Order: sequence, then structure tokens, then C-alpha cells
Amino acid sequence: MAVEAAGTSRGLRVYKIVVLGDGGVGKSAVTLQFVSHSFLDYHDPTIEDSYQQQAVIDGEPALLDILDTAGQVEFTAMREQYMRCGEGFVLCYSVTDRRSFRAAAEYRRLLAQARPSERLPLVLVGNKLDLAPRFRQVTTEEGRALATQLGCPFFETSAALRHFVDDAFHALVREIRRLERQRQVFRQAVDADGGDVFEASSHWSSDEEEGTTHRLKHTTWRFNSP
Ligand SMILES: Nc1nc2c(ncn2[C@@H]2O[C@H](COP(=O)(O)OP(=O)(O)O)[C@@H](O)[C@H]2O)c(=O)[nH]1
Ligand SMILES: [Mg+2]
Repeated sequence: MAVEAAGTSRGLRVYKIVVLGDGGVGKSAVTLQFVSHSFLDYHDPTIEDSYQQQAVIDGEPALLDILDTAGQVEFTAMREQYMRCGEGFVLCYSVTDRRSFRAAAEYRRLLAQARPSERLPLVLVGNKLDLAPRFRQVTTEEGRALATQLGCPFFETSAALRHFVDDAFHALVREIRRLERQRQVFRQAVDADGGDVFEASSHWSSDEEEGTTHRLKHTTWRFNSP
């Protein structure tokens, strides 16, 4: 599907989403469940492809353009490229693989390197929840703690059972919208005032449903006249 103009396609706002994480954590399985409602036992681990999916999120239509990556953590020009063009990132690990959990934090660090001084919309996803009863290596609390540290929503998902898959992608679109609105408020205030705007205070609130934590940042902005 061709993207006609920056950020829109056929009148729909396009959200460029990049799925990152170690090989084998289920990036392709989660992506394919989201876009095609099917679970594949095997997906070529070297295939990197993008998929489009329309969704109505909070009453607003969206076209999610999702890049399912297949790279290694090591530096590549290609990785640099998709880290630069993504608007939102799904940081994926498997709850059955501690190494992949450490790698998720590493991906975050690489993102910060590629996009310094930007507040990037992220969602942290611990996949393979269906295998947790027998094979869990990363606790829900550890996942939640990392998400708190990264300031992003957190979901434990099962691509196999299609649990919390939509929730994770929808939460990411909400994060993109939220940060976009914040930037607009900033710009309008600076334009109107010609003064400085800075974050005066902020606090987090979270609201939990089974297996899911939604976190919201409440920020108070202070505007200084010149
Ligand atoms: N049980 C279970 N297996 C999964 C899940 N997600 C992925 N897998 C399996 O894990 C393997 C790697 O998945 P894949 O999507 O190719 O991982 P990727 O390398 O991160 O894209 C495949 O055999 C998948 O079928 C899940 O939620 N539950
Ligand atoms: Mg894959």
C-alpha cells in the first residue's frame, strides 16, 4: 500500500510502528496475530517485512504501518534507518527467556542513541504468556518495573492465544497520540506567549486489569512570559 503524503494514506493517519526484540521472542507471531488473526508455528526468522492494519482506537481511525524486524542487536545501517523513521516502538521479549528481557533494555538504549533527546512512544511486551506456568523466567513484577523505568505501558501477551495483542498495539497508538498532543500544547504555548514552557511537575498513575497495566503520566506545564 503506497503512502501518499507524509503521515496519511487515503485520508487515514498512518502510524509507523517498529517491532524490536531478540530473535525468537515472537515479534512475527505477535505482528501476524494483530494483522491477520492467525498464529504460525514457524515464520522465517530472517524475514523483515511490514504490514498495514486499520483500526479504530478511541473512536479515531488509524492505519498502523508495522515493521516486523529481524535483525541482531549489533549495529547495522538498516537498524539505524528503522530506528530513525519509526514513530512508535514495541519492545518485545519473551517471559520464558531472561536473556531476551535484558536485550529489550539494550534495544531501548540503542533507540536513545539513534534518537537522542526525543521522548519516544514505546510499549513493553512480554510475550509467550501461555508458556508462563511451566517455563517462566521473567516475573510480571520485573516486566512492570522495567516499564516503569522506561515510562511506558506494559503488557504480557500470548501470540499463540491472541491475548492482549490488540491492547499492546492500541496502547502504543495512544502513546503516539499523547506525546503528539503534548508537543502541540508546547508549540501553541510558545507561539502564543513567546515565552518558555517547562514541565513543572508530573506524576504517574496506573490502572490494572488482569495481566495488564495501563500507566498514565499527568503533567503540569508552567508557562513563563518573556
Ligand atoms: N507458545 C507460544 N509460542 C510462541 C508465541 N509467540 C511466538 N511463539 C513461537 O516462538 C517461535 C518464534 O516466534 P517468531 O514470531 O518467529 O519470533 P521472532 O524471531 O521474534 O519473530 C515460533 O516457533 C513461534 O511459533 C506465543 O505467544 N506462545
Ligand atoms: Mg520474525
